Amino acid sequence: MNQESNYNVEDIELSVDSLDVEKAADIFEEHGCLVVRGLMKPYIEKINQDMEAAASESLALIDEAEKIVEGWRTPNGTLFIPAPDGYDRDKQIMVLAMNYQTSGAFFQSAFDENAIRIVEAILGPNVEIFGNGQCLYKEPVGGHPKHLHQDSAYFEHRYQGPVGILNYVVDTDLVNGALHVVPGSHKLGQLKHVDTFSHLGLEEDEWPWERSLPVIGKAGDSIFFNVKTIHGSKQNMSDKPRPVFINRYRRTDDFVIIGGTTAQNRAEAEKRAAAAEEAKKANSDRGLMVRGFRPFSA
Ligand SMILES: O=C(O)CCC(=O)C(=O)O
Repeated sequence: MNQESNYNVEDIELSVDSLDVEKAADIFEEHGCLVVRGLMKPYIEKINQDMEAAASESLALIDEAEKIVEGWRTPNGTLFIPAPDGYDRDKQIMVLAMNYQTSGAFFQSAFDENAIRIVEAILGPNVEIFGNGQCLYKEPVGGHPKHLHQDSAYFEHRYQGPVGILNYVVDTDLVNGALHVVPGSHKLGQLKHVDTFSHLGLEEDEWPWERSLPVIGKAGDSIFFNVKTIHGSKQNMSDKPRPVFINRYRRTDDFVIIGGTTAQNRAEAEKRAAAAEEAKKANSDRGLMVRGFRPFSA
């Protein structure tokens, strides 16, 4: 199958300067994605500095990296994967060790009032943070692609699942690795993923890049997506790094039912899922509240 995306970015975008929260939630519900121009601008300079500090720290620790199933991990927690041809080392950065524990600006961005107003309009009144913040870093000249995928392949939820907000830290275009989204794909349900160079991804024959819509943007632009919305990004072919950071939120009663990072460990989690659902519900980690109240549940 080789269809082209029928959408334009104008169908899914708004500006923070004239923010209409209800319209934002309507776009998100219909398309499973939403672009808000300029949303994260106040945090970008500081987050960029912190990400560069985390990248330098991680490269200095590269000789101490330990092999793990997804690649290698340095002692500070950065995930490396194999480097592209032509690099003077065998590993490249993928997920930077930067989160709400290591960067004040990143933590503050997770509580941004405009972002939370939109998330509340999408998820309802009781909202918690899901995860600890995630920073992806594509190194220059060939930095990793992230194949089209649904985040629910990694963390499928019982209910609506998390809303992710991916934020550009530098101006991002077709050369340095714009995020591509497939509007409407959140209605397709959970799709089968396979192992790719950048972990779980969709079969490329069925989901070529032509089926997706690239989002070109400025530093501070934000892309919201449903946990089942197909998205990904190509290699960074520029001569500078391409950093992004992601904040995620979910309803306070939601929880992971199936998690995985490879086709094999996800298949094993699927088998355990039915029996484990109740236990996971009881034990699942609860995030910090950004809206509403969490009543006691015995
Ligand atoms: O780095 C990117 O552009 C994509 C990241 C992504 O798709 C993810 O972490 O789910």
